[in-house]
Amino acid sequence: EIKAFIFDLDGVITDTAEYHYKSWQKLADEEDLFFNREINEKLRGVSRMDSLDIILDGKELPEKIKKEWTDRKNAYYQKYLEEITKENILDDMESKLKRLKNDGFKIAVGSSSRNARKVLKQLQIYDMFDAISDGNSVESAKPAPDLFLHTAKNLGLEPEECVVLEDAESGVEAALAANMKAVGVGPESRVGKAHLVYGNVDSIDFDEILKKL
Ligand code: B16
Ligand code: MG
Repeated sequence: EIKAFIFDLDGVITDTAEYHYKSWQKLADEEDLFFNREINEKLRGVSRMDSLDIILDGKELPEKIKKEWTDRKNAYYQKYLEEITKENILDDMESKLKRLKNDGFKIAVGSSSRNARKVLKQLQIYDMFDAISDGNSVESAKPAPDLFLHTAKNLGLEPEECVVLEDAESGVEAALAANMKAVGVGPESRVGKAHLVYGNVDSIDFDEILKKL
Protein backbone atom coordinates (compact mmCIF):
# COMPACT_ATOMS: atom_id res chain seq x y z
CA GLU A 1 0.00 0.00 0.00
CA ILE A 2 1.34 3.41 -0.98
CA LYS A 3 1.65 5.79 1.96
CA ALA A 4 4.15 8.40 0.77
CA PHE A 5 5.53 10.22 -2.23
CA ILE A 6 9.20 11.21 -2.27
CA PHE A 7 9.97 14.02 -4.70
CA ASP A 8 13.27 14.75 -6.31
CA LEU A 9 13.81 18.52 -6.28
CA ASP A 10 15.72 19.74 -9.33
CA GLY A 11 13.75 18.64 -12.40
CA VAL A 12 10.58 17.57 -10.59
CA ILE A 13 9.53 20.38 -8.23
CA THR A 14 11.59 23.17 -9.79
CA ASP A 15 14.08 23.60 -12.58
CA THR A 16 17.37 24.79 -11.19
CA ALA A 17 19.27 22.86 -13.89
CA GLU A 18 19.79 26.08 -15.86
CA TYR A 19 21.47 27.74 -12.86
CA HIS A 20 23.68 24.69 -12.31
CA TYR A 21 24.58 24.85 -16.01
CA LYS A 22 25.50 28.55 -15.94
CA SER A 23 27.58 28.10 -12.79
CA TRP A 24 29.54 25.12 -14.17
CA GLN A 25 30.01 26.98 -17.46
CA LYS A 26 31.52 29.97 -15.65
CA LEU A 27 33.95 27.75 -13.75
CA ALA A 28 34.80 25.82 -16.92
CA ASP A 29 35.53 29.05 -18.81
CA GLU A 30 37.78 30.28 -16.01
CA GLU A 31 39.68 27.00 -15.76
CA ASP A 32 39.73 26.18 -19.46
CA LEU A 33 37.67 22.99 -19.13
CA PHE A 34 35.62 21.59 -21.98
CA PHE A 35 31.95 22.00 -21.10
CA ASN A 36 28.62 22.51 -22.86
CA ARG A 37 24.88 21.79 -22.50
CA GLU A 38 25.32 18.22 -23.65
CA ILE A 39 27.78 17.49 -20.86
CA ASN A 40 25.49 19.34 -18.45
CA GLU A 41 22.73 16.82 -19.22
CA LYS A 42 24.94 14.11 -17.69
CA LEU A 43 25.00 16.02 -14.39
CA ARG A 44 21.26 15.62 -13.77
CA GLY A 45 20.78 14.26 -10.23
CA VAL A 46 24.55 13.76 -9.80
CA SER A 47 26.27 15.11 -6.66
CA ARG A 48 28.55 18.15 -6.85
CA MET A 49 31.88 16.32 -6.67
CA ASP A 50 30.71 13.53 -8.99
CA SER A 51 29.66 16.27 -11.43
CA LEU A 52 33.16 17.73 -11.46
CA ASP A 53 34.59 14.26 -12.08
CA ILE A 54 32.29 13.89 -15.11
CA ILE A 55 33.45 17.27 -16.45
CA LEU A 56 37.12 16.37 -15.84
CA ASP A 57 36.52 13.21 -17.89
CA GLY A 58 39.39 11.20 -16.42
CA LYS A 59 41.75 14.13 -15.87
CA GLU A 60 43.28 13.85 -12.38
CA LEU A 61 43.62 16.78 -10.00
CA PRO A 62 44.66 17.20 -6.35
CA GLU A 63 41.66 17.01 -3.97
CA LYS A 64 42.46 20.50 -2.71
CA ILE A 65 41.96 22.01 -6.16
CA LYS A 66 38.80 20.00 -6.78
CA LYS A 67 37.41 21.30 -3.51
CA GLU A 68 38.31 24.88 -4.46
CA TRP A 69 36.62 24.49 -7.85
CA THR A 70 33.41 22.91 -6.51
CA ASP A 71 33.24 25.60 -3.79
CA ARG A 72 33.56 28.29 -6.45
CA LYS A 73 30.89 26.70 -8.64
CA ASN A 74 28.63 26.54 -5.60
CA ALA A 75 29.19 30.22 -4.81
CA TYR A 76 28.04 31.09 -8.34
CA TYR A 77 25.06 28.78 -7.96
CA GLN A 78 24.06 30.27 -4.61
CA LYS A 79 24.02 33.73 -6.18
CA TYR A 80 21.47 32.50 -8.72
CA LEU A 81 19.42 30.94 -5.93
CA GLU A 82 18.78 34.38 -4.47
CA GLU A 83 16.61 35.11 -7.54
CA ILE A 84 14.35 32.08 -7.06
CA THR A 85 10.76 32.66 -5.93
CA LYS A 86 7.43 30.80 -5.86
CA GLU A 87 7.25 31.47 -9.61
CA ASN A 88 9.95 28.85 -10.10
CA ILE A 89 7.77 25.95 -8.96
CA LEU A 90 7.12 23.77 -12.01
CA ASP A 91 3.57 23.84 -13.41
CA ASP A 92 0.87 23.07 -10.83
CA MET A 93 3.18 21.09 -8.57
CA GLU A 94 2.15 23.01 -5.47
CA SER A 95 -1.53 22.17 -5.86
CA LYS A 96 -0.62 18.55 -6.58
CA LEU A 97 1.39 18.43 -3.33
CA LYS A 98 -1.49 19.97 -1.39
CA ARG A 99 -3.94 17.43 -2.80
CA LEU A 100 -1.71 14.50 -1.82
CA LYS A 101 -1.46 15.87 1.71
CA ASN A 102 -5.22 16.36 1.93
CA ASP A 103 -5.71 12.79 0.76
CA GLY A 104 -3.63 11.61 3.73
CA PHE A 105 -0.34 10.80 2.02
CA LYS A 106 3.01 11.81 3.42
CA ILE A 107 5.17 13.91 1.13
CA ALA A 108 8.95 14.22 1.24
CA VAL A 109 11.93 15.54 -0.68
CA GLY A 110 14.92 13.39 -1.64
CA SER A 111 17.46 15.58 -3.40
CA SER A 112 21.18 15.19 -4.13
CA SER A 113 21.59 18.91 -3.60
CA ARG A 114 23.24 20.32 -0.52
CA ASN A 115 21.26 23.46 -1.28
CA ALA A 116 17.87 21.72 -1.25
CA ARG A 117 16.61 23.35 1.97
CA LYS A 118 17.57 26.80 0.72
CA VAL A 119 15.76 26.16 -2.60
CA LEU A 120 12.60 24.92 -0.83
CA LYS A 121 12.59 27.99 1.41
CA GLN A 122 12.95 30.31 -1.61
CA LEU A 123 10.03 28.47 -3.27
CA GLN A 124 8.05 28.99 -0.04
CA ILE A 125 7.09 25.31 0.28
CA TYR A 126 9.64 24.23 2.91
CA ASP A 127 7.06 23.67 5.66
CA MET A 128 4.81 21.42 3.56
CA PHE A 129 7.05 18.36 3.73
CA ASP A 130 6.98 15.58 6.33
CA ALA A 131 10.67 14.82 5.68
CA ILE A 132 13.54 16.32 3.69
CA SER A 133 16.70 14.40 2.74
CA ASP A 134 19.41 16.27 0.89
CA GLY A 135 23.03 16.04 -0.18
CA ASN A 136 24.12 16.38 3.45
CA SER A 137 21.98 13.50 4.72
CA VAL A 138 24.02 10.50 3.55
CA GLU A 139 27.53 9.60 2.37
CA SER A 140 26.69 7.71 -0.81
CA ALA A 141 24.92 9.77 -3.45
CA LYS A 142 22.37 8.57 -6.04
CA PRO A 143 22.39 5.98 -7.71
CA ALA A 144 23.00 4.43 -4.25
CA PRO A 145 19.69 3.80 -2.43
CA ASP A 146 20.90 5.49 0.79
CA LEU A 147 19.24 8.88 0.29
CA PHE A 148 15.76 7.47 -0.31
CA LEU A 149 16.15 4.88 2.47
CA HIS A 150 17.05 7.77 4.78
CA THR A 151 13.82 9.52 3.74
CA ALA A 152 11.65 6.43 4.32
CA LYS A 153 13.19 5.96 7.75
CA ASN A 154 12.43 9.57 8.68
CA LEU A 155 8.85 9.07 7.53
CA GLY A 156 8.64 5.91 9.65
CA LEU A 157 7.69 3.86 6.57
CA GLU A 158 8.90 0.78 4.72
CA PRO A 159 10.53 1.35 1.28
CA GLU A 160 7.69 -0.59 -0.40
CA GLU A 161 5.23 2.01 0.87
CA CYS A 162 7.03 4.85 -0.94
CA VAL A 163 6.82 6.14 -4.50
CA VAL A 164 9.78 8.17 -5.81
CA LEU A 165 9.38 10.79 -8.54
CA GLU A 166 12.62 11.37 -10.43
CA ASP A 167 13.87 13.11 -13.58
CA ALA A 168 17.37 11.57 -13.54
CA GLU A 169 18.60 8.13 -14.51
CA SER A 170 20.73 8.01 -11.35
CA GLY A 171 17.64 8.86 -9.27
CA VAL A 172 15.48 6.17 -10.86
CA GLU A 173 18.26 3.65 -10.22
CA ALA A 174 18.49 4.79 -6.60
CA ALA A 175 14.73 4.35 -6.11
CA LEU A 176 14.77 0.86 -7.62
CA ALA A 177 17.81 -0.10 -5.53
CA ALA A 178 15.90 1.08 -2.45
CA ASN A 179 13.04 -1.27 -3.38
CA MET A 180 10.64 1.60 -3.91
CA LYS A 181 8.23 2.32 -6.72
CA ALA A 182 9.77 4.63 -9.30
CA VAL A 183 8.00 7.20 -11.45
CA GLY A 184 10.20 8.75 -14.13
CA VAL A 185 9.73 12.28 -15.47
CA GLY A 186 11.30 12.83 -18.88
CA PRO A 187 12.20 10.85 -22.00
CA GLU A 188 12.23 7.02 -22.01
CA SER A 189 15.89 7.14 -22.95
CA ARG A 190 16.62 8.76 -19.58
CA VAL A 191 14.06 7.43 -17.11
CA GLY A 192 12.73 4.37 -18.97
CA LYS A 193 13.76 2.00 -16.17
CA ALA A 194 11.05 3.47 -13.92
CA HIS A 195 7.80 1.56 -13.31
CA LEU A 196 5.83 4.39 -14.86
CA VAL A 197 7.04 7.27 -17.06
CA TYR A 198 5.60 10.73 -17.76
CA GLY A 199 7.07 12.99 -20.41
CA ASN A 200 6.91 16.07 -18.22
CA VAL A 201 5.81 17.29 -14.79
CA ASP A 202 2.52 18.62 -16.11
CA SER A 203 1.34 15.19 -17.23
CA ILE A 204 1.98 13.41 -13.90
CA ASP A 205 -1.31 11.75 -12.90
CA PHE A 206 -1.39 10.67 -9.26
CA ASP A 207 -4.67 8.76 -9.62
CA GLU A 208 -3.06 6.69 -12.36
CA ILE A 209 0.06 6.14 -10.23
CA LEU A 210 -2.07 4.88 -7.33
CA LYS A 211 -4.00 2.59 -9.63
CA LYS A 212 -1.04 1.14 -11.53
CA LEU A 213 1.70 0.84 -8.88
P1 B16 B 1 24.48 20.92 -5.11
P2 B16 B 1 18.31 16.76 -7.50
C1 B16 B 1 20.79 17.65 -8.01
O1 B16 B 1 19.51 17.87 -7.51
C2 B16 B 1 20.96 18.29 -9.39
O2 B16 B 1 20.09 17.68 -10.33
C3 B16 B 1 22.38 18.10 -9.86
O3 B16 B 1 22.55 18.70 -11.13
C4 B16 B 1 23.34 18.75 -8.83
O4 B16 B 1 24.69 18.58 -9.21
C5 B16 B 1 23.10 18.09 -7.47
O5 B16 B 1 21.74 18.26 -7.11
C6 B16 B 1 24.00 18.65 -6.37
O6 B16 B 1 23.66 19.97 -6.11
O7 B16 B 1 25.73 21.35 -5.79
O8 B16 B 1 23.50 22.05 -4.86
O9 B16 B 1 24.76 20.14 -3.86
O10 B16 B 1 17.91 16.57 -8.92
O11 B16 B 1 18.82 15.50 -6.82
O12 B16 B 1 17.26 17.46 -6.68
MG1 MG C 1 16.56 15.81 -10.40
